[in-house]
Amino acid sequence: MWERTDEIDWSSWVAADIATLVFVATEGRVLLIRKKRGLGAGKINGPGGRLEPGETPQQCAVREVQEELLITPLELLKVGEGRFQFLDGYAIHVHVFRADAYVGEPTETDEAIPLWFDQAEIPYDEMWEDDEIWLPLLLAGTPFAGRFIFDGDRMVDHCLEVG
Ligand code: 8OG
Repeated sequence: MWERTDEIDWSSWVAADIATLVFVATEGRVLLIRKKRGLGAGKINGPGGRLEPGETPQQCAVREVQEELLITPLELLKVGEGRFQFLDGYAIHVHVFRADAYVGEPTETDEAIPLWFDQAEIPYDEMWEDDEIWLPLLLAGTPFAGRFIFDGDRMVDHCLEVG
């Protein structure tokens, strides 16, 4: 089994799912969720989810935020992406967006509880282990591409291209 990202041939790597994450960031704060179900249930994350057939990542990003928080994100900018290989064989490719505005009132749904945080007080200890590596880049608008190996919840190895 893989222990290092350079043991994987990323040029032929194929993800079972393509997904999105959206971080709404305004006035020094960021809108996160307590995720109620799906991959990473119980963790704090950005809203997002898997692409439906025929959807672009941008369309998926908007739909997922609408479904999970009943708001519409505006001024979406794709800043980065992550390729995640799990040791059980599952693989997911995640496109990460920042939204600088939104319309509506963030509202709890079956999938998520909305939570605002000061950008200096992001609760990384309740988030996926890799987020601390790239979320500051996302918030700064610095492009990034990460490759990660996970054993369940535990990050085994990663590499990150920045800029
Ligand atoms: O459909 P579902 O909500 O289960 O889709 C999985 C979501 O989890 C999707 O929005 C992408 C996101 N996700 C991962 N891995 C990681 C990760 O390491 N960090 C963060 N922040 N989100 C992740 O699949």
